[in-house]
Amino acid sequence: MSNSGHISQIDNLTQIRAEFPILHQQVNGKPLVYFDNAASNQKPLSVLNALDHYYRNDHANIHRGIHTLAERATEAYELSRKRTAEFINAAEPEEIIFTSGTTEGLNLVASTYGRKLLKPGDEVLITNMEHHSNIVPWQMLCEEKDLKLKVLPLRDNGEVKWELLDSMLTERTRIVSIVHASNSLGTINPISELSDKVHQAGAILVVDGAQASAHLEIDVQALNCDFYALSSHKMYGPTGVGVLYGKRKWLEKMPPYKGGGEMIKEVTLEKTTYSDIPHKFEAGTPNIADVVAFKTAIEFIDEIGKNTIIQHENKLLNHAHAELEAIDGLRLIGTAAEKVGVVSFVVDGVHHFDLGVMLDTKGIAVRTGHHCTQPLMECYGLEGTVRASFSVYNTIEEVDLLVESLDAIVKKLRN
Ligand code: C6P
Repeated sequence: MSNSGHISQIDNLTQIRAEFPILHQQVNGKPLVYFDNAASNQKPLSVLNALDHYYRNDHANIHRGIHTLAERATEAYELSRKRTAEFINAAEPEEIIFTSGTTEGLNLVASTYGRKLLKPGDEVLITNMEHHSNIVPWQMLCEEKDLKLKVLPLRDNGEVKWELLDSMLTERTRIVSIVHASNSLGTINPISELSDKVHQAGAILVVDGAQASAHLEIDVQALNCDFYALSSHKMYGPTGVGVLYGKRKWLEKMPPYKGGGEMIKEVTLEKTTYSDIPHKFEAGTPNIADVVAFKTAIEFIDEIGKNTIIQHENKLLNHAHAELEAIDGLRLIGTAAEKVGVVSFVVDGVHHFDLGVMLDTKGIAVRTGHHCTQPLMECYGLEGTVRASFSVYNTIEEVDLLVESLDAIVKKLRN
């Protein structure tokens, strides 16, 4: 995208769609409709160009060389850290750790904060809508340290029963880890309203921001969370890059995550001293090019503006809900009052996998299955759902096509 600021509101989607070369293709003889954005969304030209420009002009290893390319690459990498800090309103760039994705960010917290600071009998509290990335690391920690994992249940509409929070928080609760927006239901959790209670109980608040960071305004200071994890590839950025935000006071107390080059001050054969934050947590050569291009992805989002994106995706969501509900036998899974643009559904008598395959023959890409939220599926008594998830380049016409196609498929399968 050019830096002209020409897209202040989404009244000309053609202009935005022109930034995404991948969207302009036929799949199975039909124009591609890409509704698998919650799994990974597509990349604008500006991000593709940033990657190309970096490798053609600036690539070298970072934080080590004194030659010009090493300095340029280091500067670009650190500029991305600074821009990320601004994007989520972290107090300082040192609170931004680059990871490979949300999964690694959450594992980092469990393996360092969790291992060092939790004691047998302590409790970790999550909800029943968590992605496996926000369940399994805590289960592993609980097993290793003899902790208790507690789970907040859900209502039928896909909201957490927050009225139970007070009774589930105990003097042994040390970590509360919650998804900001659910990848399977779309539910937005009221993070900033929870943080006082969590802190008063003496626990920290960890947030899985994988599905929120491209779709909601993120201000980690206003949310008053202790850690916030996100993935670049769900934010128009490259795969293989994630961010873990952590409050300085915790990052300084935590031991390193991995040992190796770049995370040390001095190594002797007897003893190693570690770098200051954030480098203490970034051992080895990082994913430099993709981190550099992640900054361009952030600029893409900022240029359109989160408010504009939210409004547009809400329009798609509301339209999809209203139209899909009219299909005979279709049941929406996840109808919380506050949602991001994720629509999950099942259709009576038709397997979700068959629906996904048949939609693909019409050029429509959706995800089917449990979406790495098996405990959530279990609580609805389901094996899986069909999920359509939106990004800024999706159109109302595409939603209509999904609805018409589904209607036709369901009618055909029933006859
Ligand atoms: N959800 C989906 O299709 P990674 O893979 O580390 O970038 O993100 C993991 C992750 C963590 N939390 C939530 C809420 C997520 O949605 C995801 C990724 C994808 O829903 C792939 S399973």
